[in-house]
Amino acid sequence: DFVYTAYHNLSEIYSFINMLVAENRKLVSKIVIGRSYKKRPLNVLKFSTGANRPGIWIDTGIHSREWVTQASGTWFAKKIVKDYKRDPVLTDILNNYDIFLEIVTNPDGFAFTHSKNRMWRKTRKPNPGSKCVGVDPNRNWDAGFGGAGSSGNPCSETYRGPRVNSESEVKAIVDFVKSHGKLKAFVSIHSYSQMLLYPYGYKYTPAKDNAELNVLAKRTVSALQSLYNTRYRYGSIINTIYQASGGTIDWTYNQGIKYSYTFELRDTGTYGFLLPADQIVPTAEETWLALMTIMKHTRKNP
Ligand code: 0X9
Ligand code: ZN
Repeated sequence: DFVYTAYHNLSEIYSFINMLVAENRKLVSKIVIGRSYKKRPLNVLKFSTGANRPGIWIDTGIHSREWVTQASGTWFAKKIVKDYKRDPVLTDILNNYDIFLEIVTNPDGFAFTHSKNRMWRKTRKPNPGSKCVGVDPNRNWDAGFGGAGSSGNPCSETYRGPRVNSESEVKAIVDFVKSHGKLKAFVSIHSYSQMLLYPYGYKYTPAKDNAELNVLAKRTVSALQSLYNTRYRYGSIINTIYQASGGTIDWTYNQGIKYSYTFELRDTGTYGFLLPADQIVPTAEETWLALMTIMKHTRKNP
């Protein structure tokens, strides 16, 4: 049985995904949306109880060193199969929406954090003409690409890449979002800082839905806090964390996915990316309350 109180490597998480599908065929399937630079599958879990439903997307681990996010992703997957037909609110959501969950969004980086460098953040694609490897997959999207809050230097941790969607890990999600055509919420999960963020990151102009996104963020962080009193800040990316261009949720928001949010999970810097494993389950539990708040709101206000 899978242990949620420890961190797992890539092959363990891929086995977990296959087991979860094998044990819950009526609810869960695995979609391979593409391949990483090193040809690893980009696996997405699809939780679905009917055809042609609108969708809710959740990704974890686009930055490979943010280990509590992939660990929380496995916990969310198990929580969904346990709660379907038991928790009436989740059951209602799943009777009307599909949920898509990409747990290891940057598998090459994640493998590298286990084998060579625990603090690796970017992809693992070589940069021609540079000795530095990798692109920041949260600067590679077509939303203010190349602007302030990203770097043109391949050796930077925020290197945007040679062009929009140059990273296959990003392009796979872009193609999926466009071909699906009716995602209603998109939640991209990072760590650390304890923040709930919404567009924009590349510009100061408030999002058209700023007021609604702000009210929902306030309710969402209060649901999160209700469990273990973990305090979150919330607001637009540029006003709350810093300017960041070419980010995931700015692109998804501009595609028309109104409920586009980014989480920065625990903690605020005591352990940072090296969050002790005994905090995995509490982090996942409190974050689940937050996700349920966003999904419930999406269900009621599509
Ligand atoms: O800098 C980032 O990419 C994010 N922080 S992290 O420490 N996880 O790297 C914040 C970026 C805000 N999100 C988006 N621009 N989508
Ligand atoms: Zn991150």
